Amino acid sequence: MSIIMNRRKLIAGLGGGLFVSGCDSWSRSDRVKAILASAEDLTMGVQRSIGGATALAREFTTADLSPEFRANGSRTADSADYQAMLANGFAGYRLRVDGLVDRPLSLSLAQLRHMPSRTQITRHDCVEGWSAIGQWTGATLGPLLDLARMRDSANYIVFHCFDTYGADNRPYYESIDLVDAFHPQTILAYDMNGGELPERHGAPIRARVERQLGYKHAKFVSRIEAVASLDDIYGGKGGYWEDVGDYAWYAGI
Ligand SMILES: Nc1nc2c(c(=O)[nH]1)N[C@H]1C(S)=C(S)[C@@H](COP(=O)(O)O)O[C@H]1N2
Ligand SMILES: [Mo]
Repeated sequence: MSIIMNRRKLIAGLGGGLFVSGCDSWSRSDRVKAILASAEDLTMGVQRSIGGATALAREFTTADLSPEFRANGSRTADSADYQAMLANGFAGYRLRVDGLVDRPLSLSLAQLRHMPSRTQITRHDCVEGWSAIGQWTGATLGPLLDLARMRDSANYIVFHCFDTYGADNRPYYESIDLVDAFHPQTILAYDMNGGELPERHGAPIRARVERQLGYKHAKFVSRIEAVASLDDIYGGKGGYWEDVGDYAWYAGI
């Protein structure tokens, strides 16, 4: 709710009223949709131009860590493949990096742990209205994409996950653009609060995309795919909740 309010304020503050003047023939809901759509673009544009493409999300200290960090959405992945890997300490896990790359990768957890990494203490904000501060360590995504020699034709990075969600068991997935993909705080986390990433928080690997809302932080990541367009990926809106719940694709905080 506050996000929508903030976006409205942003629009008002930036003369965004122009977007809705002179369209009296539109239905009210068309106008609301147009405002929200332009608000999403504005949020992205304003956040990126004021803060800069690499502005960091706020970081905290160990004294700020939340005593409880709630798990939300899937707490495990039901597939037999995932459960077998889990039972075996993820020895057989391989992260695939493919799509528009010249050198597809298949990385074990040991290999991922040898990649350039970052540790950060950040606040996770879920749209459902709760937040928690946690410490995350993981491989920075940018160097991994460089290693895979991502092609110039790539515009988005898709995170495929092991779990499905909802009554119709749709695969969970998420996507980000290249600004967020190469952002220094965008990591594939394998540790949380100093220990291995727990199952309920997305073991063995979950994305942290610190400048965006909780649903962008894909858990149980199985594969990273570089694509030119999101149109043909699952429902075409760039993420599980974008497809199912009409959530904004750019979920900047
Ligand atoms: N694969 C997968 N990733 C997911 C989800 C999910 O259900 N499946 N839920 C999302 C939502 S809405 C939130 S708030 C966070 C919750 O992360 P946590 O369980 O570590 O708190 O994961 C996000 N990533
Ligand atoms: Mo969430």
